[in-house]
Amino acid sequence: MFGWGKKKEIKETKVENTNTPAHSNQINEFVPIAVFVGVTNSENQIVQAQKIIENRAKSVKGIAQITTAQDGLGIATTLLAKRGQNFDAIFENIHNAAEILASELLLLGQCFLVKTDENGTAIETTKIEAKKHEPSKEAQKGLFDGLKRTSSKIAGGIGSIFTQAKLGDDELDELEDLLIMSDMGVDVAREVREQLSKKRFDRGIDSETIKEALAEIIEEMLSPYEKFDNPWTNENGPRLIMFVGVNGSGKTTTIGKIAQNLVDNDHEIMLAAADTFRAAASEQLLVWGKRAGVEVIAKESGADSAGLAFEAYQKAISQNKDVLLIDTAGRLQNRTELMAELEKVVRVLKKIDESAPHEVWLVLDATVGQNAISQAEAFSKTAGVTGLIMSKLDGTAKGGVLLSLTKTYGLPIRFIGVGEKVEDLQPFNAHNFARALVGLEN
Ligand SMILES: Nc1nc2c(ncn2[C@@H]2O[C@H](COP(=O)(O)OP(=O)(O)OP(=O)(O)O)[C@@H](O)[C@H]2O)c(=O)[nH]1
Ligand SMILES: [Mg+2]
Repeated sequence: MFGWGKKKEIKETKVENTNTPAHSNQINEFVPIAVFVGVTNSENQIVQAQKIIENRAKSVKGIAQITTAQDGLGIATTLLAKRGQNFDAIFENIHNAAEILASELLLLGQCFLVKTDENGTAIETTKIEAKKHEPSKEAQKGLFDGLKRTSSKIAGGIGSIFTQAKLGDDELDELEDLLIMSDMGVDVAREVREQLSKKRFDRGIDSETIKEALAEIIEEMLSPYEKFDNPWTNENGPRLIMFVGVNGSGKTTTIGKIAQNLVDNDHEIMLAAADTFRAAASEQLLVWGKRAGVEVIAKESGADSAGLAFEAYQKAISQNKDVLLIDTAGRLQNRTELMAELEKVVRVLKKIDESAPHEVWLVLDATVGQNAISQAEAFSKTAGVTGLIMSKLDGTAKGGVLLSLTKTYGLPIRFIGVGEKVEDLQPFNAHNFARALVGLEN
């Protein structure tokens, strides 16, 4: 899971000087500081750590040495190749690196900032403790309440299926039907059923133990789609994030909520109202922009949306913004001419930076259930969707659609929306979502 980035959330504690060799021979030039990350030797976790570090290497200009606690060997020496301009910059950036790594590698182990001498011997070690980006209690409550419609259906159903402490074919059949009704999709429902049938229930079977088991299964299915990175930074220039989706799916509202959260976390951002179809569309975004205190680039309705996006991007670059959020007009996935227009927006942005847009987030309205699947397909083809946002999970009993969607498209889920207020948009967290979905409070 990722958070809102930037704002300092790191607590540091000095620990005793150690003589741990930091294996810094490969960073002779800039030896004094190294980030030393202890991870377990689980293959999977190391691979994950490597990925995070490689991603980071682009935005972190300093030099970090990442080693496992066990053998002291580098797990991601690629980062060593990246060099900062001068010592101060390195110090700052390493700190940055440590912060970022600490918050993201917390799951993997401990994170230390190790100061070394020229020989690579550690002279001072600082333990970095990152706050995990756990949603606040209120946010979790909000998620639980937001998913009430789906969860009460599932939880209620479970309650009436498991009246006897028995998990036989009849009960499994009924449960599978229940999951299909929550729009989990036939395949996923069958998979859940199979996994449940293999579980051992040492403490007996009742609706609570079944819910716990279901939450575990669902969490495991969804956790690959919880993204372990920070989407708010870019190597050069602003991070450009474009929002696409069908009419009324929640794009503008989602941008407004994200904008407010980014501003609250010290990001410099700009918004672009590239939905030039309706005058009301720009106005809606202008209201959110005003509330968050950020500039919104907008034009009269009927203006060329690709042109507007292009201008906004140039402006965001010249003003050194961190993030540019681009709103686009809603379009049905089967309207070819409108989909072509979206392609044009992407093409035009690429004239400025070949890698733009850096993210394309498809906003899906959860109440449409399985139709979300064909939307994901069409928008992926046209606009190269990199992540999903599911809005309006509070207004439907079909929250299970997230499972069939991820299974079919394998795209990460960035956020979920469980209401209209700013705090109702939450970074996706598989654990909390799975529990709330089956009606278990955290
Ligand atoms: N209950 C609830 N309502 C939401 C959520 N997200 C958006 N909405 C509402 O859904 C409606 C449509 O949202 P917009 O943000 O205007 O949708 P859009 O995708 O920008 O729509 P177009 O620009 O017309 O394509 C608004 O009334 C929002 O307040 C959510 O998570 N929960
Ligand atoms: Mg809109």
